[in-house]
Amino acid sequence: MLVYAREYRLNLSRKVVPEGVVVVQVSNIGEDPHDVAIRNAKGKDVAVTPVIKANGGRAQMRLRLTRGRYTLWCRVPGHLGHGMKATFIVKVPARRR
Ligand SMILES: [Cu+2]
Repeated sequence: MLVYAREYRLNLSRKVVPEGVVVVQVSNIGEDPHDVAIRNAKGKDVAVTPVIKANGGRAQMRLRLTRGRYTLWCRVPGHLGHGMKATFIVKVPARRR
């Protein structure tokens, strides 16, 4: 999944991903530093990037996710309040049901 971070928005290449190992690549195309955390449905952050440099900085998270709803959000103070978050769903692929 690709994530583009800018002020104050996170745009995702996909809204649904299959259960298992998920690679989230974040590009900061904004003019301020940002970071991105993945929060599960219980409100726990299961991964976070370092602060990513403005104007093209990148970071990657690779982790195993189980089915459910997750929120990506920027932890830089104030940015969440400006709407810097996005949700995605992890689903079991149909053939495994
Ligand atoms: Cu931010």
